[in-house]
Amino acid sequence: MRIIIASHNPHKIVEFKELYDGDFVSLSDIGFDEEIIEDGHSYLENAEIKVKAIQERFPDDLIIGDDSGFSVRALNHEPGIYSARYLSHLSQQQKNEKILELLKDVTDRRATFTCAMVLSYQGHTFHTQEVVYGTIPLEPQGSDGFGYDPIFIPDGYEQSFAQNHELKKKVSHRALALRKIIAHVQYLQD
Ligand code: ITT
Repeated sequence: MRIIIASHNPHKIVEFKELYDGDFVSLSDIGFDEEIIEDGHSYLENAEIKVKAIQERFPDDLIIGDDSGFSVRALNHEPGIYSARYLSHLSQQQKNEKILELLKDVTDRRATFTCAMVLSYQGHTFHTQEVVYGTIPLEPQGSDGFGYDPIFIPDGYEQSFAQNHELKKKVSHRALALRKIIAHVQYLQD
C-alpha cells in the first residue's frame, strides 16, 4: 500500500525513505503543490492539519504527516513550533549563526528536537510525539542533514546530526516517531 508523506520538505522525504523501506510517495509525486497553512497551537495540531489537508483530496490513502521543531532552553524555548518561520529573513546558515551568537556567553546550552507524527487511514488516526535531548556546540558542526542539524549534539554522543547521519537515523526525533508509526501501520495491515 502506498503511503503519502504530507510534507513539502524534500529533506524529510529522504529521511523517511532511509528509515523505512515502504512505498512512500511525496506531495510532488501526487501533484499536490498547495501551501498548507500551519496555524495550530502545538506540533500535534500542525501535523494533523497537514494530514487532513491531504486526506480531503486523497481519502483512500494512508497518510503520514510530521511537524517538527528545534527548541533552545536558554532562549525561552524558541524557535519551537515556529521553527520554520523563525528569523525568516535569514538563511538557515545565518539562523544557526544567530542562535550561536545569542548563546555566546550562555552556559546552559540545552536544546531539543521534537517531532509530532500523525497517521490517518480510512477514518482512523494515530498520533505520537517524540523528543530528543541534546546540547548546542560553540560552532556549527558538519554539513549533512538540514535545518538546525549542525547546531545539535544529542546527549550521550559527541557529534552533531549534521556530522553523523547514521546517528541521526538512529536517535532523531523523526526516527523515534516513525518507528512507532510504522509499528502501527504494520498492525493495520496484518
Ligand atoms: P513541512 O511542513 O512541509 O513538512 P517544514 O520544513 O515546514 O516542512 P516543519 O514545520 O515540521 O517542516 O519544521 C520546521 C522547521 O524545523 C524546519 O524547516 C527545520 O528548519 C526545522 N527542523 C525540523 N526537523 C528538523 C530536523 O530533523 N533537523 C533539523 N531541523 C529540523
